[in-house]
Amino acid sequence: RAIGVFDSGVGGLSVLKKVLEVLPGEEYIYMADTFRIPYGTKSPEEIKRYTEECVTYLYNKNIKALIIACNTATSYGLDAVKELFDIPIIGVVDHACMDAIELTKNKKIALLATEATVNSKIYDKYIRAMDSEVVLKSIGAPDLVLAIEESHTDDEYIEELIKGYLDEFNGFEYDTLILGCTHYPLARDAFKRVIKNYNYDRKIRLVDPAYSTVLSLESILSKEDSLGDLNTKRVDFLITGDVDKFNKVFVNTFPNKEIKTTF
Ligand code: DGN
Repeated sequence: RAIGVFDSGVGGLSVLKKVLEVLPGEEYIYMADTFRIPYGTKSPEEIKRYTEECVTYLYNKNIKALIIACNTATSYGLDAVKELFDIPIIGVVDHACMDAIELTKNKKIALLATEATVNSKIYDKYIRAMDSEVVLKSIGAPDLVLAIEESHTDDEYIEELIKGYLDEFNGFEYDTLILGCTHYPLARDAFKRVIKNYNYDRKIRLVDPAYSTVLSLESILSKEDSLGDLNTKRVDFLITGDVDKFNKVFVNTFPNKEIKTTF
């Protein structure tokens, strides 16, 4: 049985990349609800309903586990789908918080995420519960999602947008920046360049929750004794919107054609 990976768009590819590295023996079904993207500007009820619909669809494909590789869907839909389905389902937000708390030295963490994720205050809740001394400042960065969907992952256009959002943190002396939307790590190199050009007087650490999310999936599957050993490197894609547009970002993210795909 395959593992499901769900995002509203191309963002989950940043998680798919890691999961293929860590668990190469599995087959995957990746669902992107690009027809209804962005989720980040929708109401809590809509995000929850979309998440339930997509997860139901994936569940009916007989998946054995699911990663909700979308912070926005995690924020509003994770608890609901965990109640509905009897397979392991993990989100990304708790992992992002754990990683950020481990990395920060000065206990000031900046969060860039969709507006919906910021408004949900889910990051505030997890971080407060994990370390009450940490100060979190959150900024909603909706334009990054649409730019990345349009393949602007590593160019001047995305750098300008990133710079604009980071400017909003000026005066807040954070040392750790959470990429709190799975789209953003696809533009990681651009983030690094912008941060370098700022000449901060301190090191800024970037948090991409993909790796720790995947490690926790590995631990769940190994406890259940259901780790795969297929080595087929196969991913079936279910895309609700424009397949060519999705494929463009996919090819940039996996340039060496090492995985077999169907769309
Ligand atoms: N990639 C999604 C996230 O992590 O929040 C959101 C993208 C969107 O739909 N706005």
